[in-house]
Amino acid sequence: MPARGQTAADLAERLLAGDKRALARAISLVENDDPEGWALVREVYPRTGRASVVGFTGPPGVGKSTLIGRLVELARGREREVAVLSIDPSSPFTQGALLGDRIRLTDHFLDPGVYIRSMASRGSLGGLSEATLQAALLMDASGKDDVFLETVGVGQAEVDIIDHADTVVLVLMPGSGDSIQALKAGVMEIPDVIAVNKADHPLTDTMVREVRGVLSLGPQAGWRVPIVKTEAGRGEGVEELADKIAAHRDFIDSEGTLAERRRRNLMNEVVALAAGRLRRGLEAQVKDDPTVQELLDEVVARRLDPASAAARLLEGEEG
Ligand SMILES: Nc1nc2c(ncn2[C@@H]2O[C@H](COP(=O)(O)OP(=O)(O)OP(=O)(O)O)[C@@H](O)[C@H]2O)c(=O)[nH]1
Ligand SMILES: [Mg+2]
Repeated sequence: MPARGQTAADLAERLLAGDKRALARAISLVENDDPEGWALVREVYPRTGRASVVGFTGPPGVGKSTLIGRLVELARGREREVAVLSIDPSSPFTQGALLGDRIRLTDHFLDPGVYIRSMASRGSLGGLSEATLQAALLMDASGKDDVFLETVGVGQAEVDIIDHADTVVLVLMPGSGDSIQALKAGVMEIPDVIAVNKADHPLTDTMVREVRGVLSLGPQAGWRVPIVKTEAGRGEGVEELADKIAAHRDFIDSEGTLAERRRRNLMNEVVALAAGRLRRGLEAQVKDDPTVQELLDEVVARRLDPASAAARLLEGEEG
């Protein structure tokens, strides 16, 4: 359909020019698993890789959104354009609620240099983490200097978008004992920067000591993970946090690990996408193909073991 192609090219052009509405439209296409969305990402992909991508993770309610709101203010003061992608696997939330009620982000929503979006798993066939990665790429392509990703989670997060960040910030607050345990047990990967937020809490220094204790068990060479005390509610420590994030990026840039990190992340992405496609293909086959049903009958009747059945399934796939 030429008319449709025309629209797609037009959308790509407006997106690359930094048009906020084009970005919103593009992300919706990706979120709805519309082939046009994937085509758009294909087209603009060569123009990505310029943004600094920072992931924020940590237990619910520690103040990630408030902190991000403050960092957005700071970035705007430095004339940087920002996009925020908040990933909530369970509940989509409205713009108003996105960054909590303490900070009025009305200004940011009206600011053409800021784009804020939340995504939930609902509706994205390719899986939430694929859709969010595509969304982050679109934000990058639209010329944002900073892309901030927010995910809730400790340990085995459902969403691994955080792996695509150049810098990962773990946000904790006094009393985040579970996270300390997760770090200690190696369930949670050591982040690049740790923010202990709600520093107005009397147990802040205890928390900082505990975090330092855990970090001292880890590798001592290379980047030393800084611990920054913040009070996002009042904007305290936010500038220091921004500096540490920038310092980390400079560090990995100069060490050559940024390129390495991105290569590893993209490799994982390619494998994940291919695996997802294979999986969906196989699942469709299992549902519709009578010979596969027969194969399953054999497994159920204990005449064929699951591993041999899987091997035959794959032979069928290739043949
Ligand atoms: N006392 C205190 N409260 C804070 C501070 N920063 C944020 N809060 C409050 O903590 C609550 C949670 O903040 P959010 O920014 O929504 O936390 P979040 O980590 O994004 O929460 P989820 O996205 O639901 O996981 C809000 O009521 C904030 O106003 C702080 O520095 N001190
Ligand atoms: Mg939040």
